[in-house]
Amino acid sequence: MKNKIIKLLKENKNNFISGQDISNKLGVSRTAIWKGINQLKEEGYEIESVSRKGYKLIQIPDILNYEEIKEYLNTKYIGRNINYFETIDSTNIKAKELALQGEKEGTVIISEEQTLGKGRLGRGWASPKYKGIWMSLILKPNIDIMKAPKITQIGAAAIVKALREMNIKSFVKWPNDIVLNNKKICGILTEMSGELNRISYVIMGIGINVNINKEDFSEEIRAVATSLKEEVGHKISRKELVGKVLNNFEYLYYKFVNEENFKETIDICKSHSALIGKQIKVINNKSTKIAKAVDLNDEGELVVQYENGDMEYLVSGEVSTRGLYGYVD
Ligand code: BTX
Repeated sequence: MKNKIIKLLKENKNNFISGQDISNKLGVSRTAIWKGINQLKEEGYEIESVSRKGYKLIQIPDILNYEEIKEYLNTKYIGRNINYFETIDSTNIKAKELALQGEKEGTVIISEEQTLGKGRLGRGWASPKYKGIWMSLILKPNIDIMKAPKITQIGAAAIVKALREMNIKSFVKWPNDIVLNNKKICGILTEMSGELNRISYVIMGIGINVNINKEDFSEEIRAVATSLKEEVGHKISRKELVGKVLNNFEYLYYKFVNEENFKETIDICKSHSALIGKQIKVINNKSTKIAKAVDLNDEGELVVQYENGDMEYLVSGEVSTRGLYGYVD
């Protein structure tokens, strides 16, 4: 109901619309309208109510519910169902819960803050309120389980492409970070559940530092992290960015799942690579070796060459890589 009310108020922005008119148009009682208006006010919509005149929308809050995001969306199914929270432990945890209950592909969980945001390998992810994009996509691709890691790269490609559309050139630090001026502005956490050769679901969690101030980060995180606002010098529209990320993601994901076309994703990741041509450290649980990142092949594997000339093809998840200079993971 409140979504229908806000739609009407937006159509009449700057004008009053009477409670009776709303009630006639939506076919519900004036009490129901009154309740809806109160809910909207609680969410941060500034609505003026004047007796005998009705309601007028004064200001739209900077929030990431479906109503606000949908004007930027041109997807068929990704993000058409958004579960919106003001606060949550982790959107990935919620997404998993919902996926297990049979939630359909394309559903997105977004929260204004996370109290237990998750990074990889048990690490944390700082997710301050109203300042970033903290969201998880529920995916149920009918693909070979071995191909699942490619979804992280589709996510990364969608993000750098979306930022490009907003005139920001960022780089993919293979496999799951996006960096700007050598500091992390975004991390992707892809989690999967399946058995033998069947994927039951993939959760792709995306965290983007949008309007975070330097001081909002702890000292430790500040050393490796930054935000779009800090780098470009002004606030960025979170809803527009969510819309653009989901639009680009659906396009690339559809190609991958339905046409086995992964090339566009790789081309984007390659042309926005933070690693190719650079010296990196390849770290796995046994050793740390210096190598040169040479290429990203058609499978999305990072091709590296060690100092002794040996080549290796790294699959995401196998190892982690660190830039030698400036940026430390
Ligand atoms: P990661 O393990 O590569 O990065 C985690 C590391 O990054 C931390 O140990 C810390 O040093 C640093 N860090 C923590 N918070 C931030 C931040 N806001 N910006 C930059 N660096 C940070 C990357 O893991 C994957 C992160 C995914 C986050 C999303 S948010 C929505 C979804 N829900 C959820 O719980 N996680 C994902």
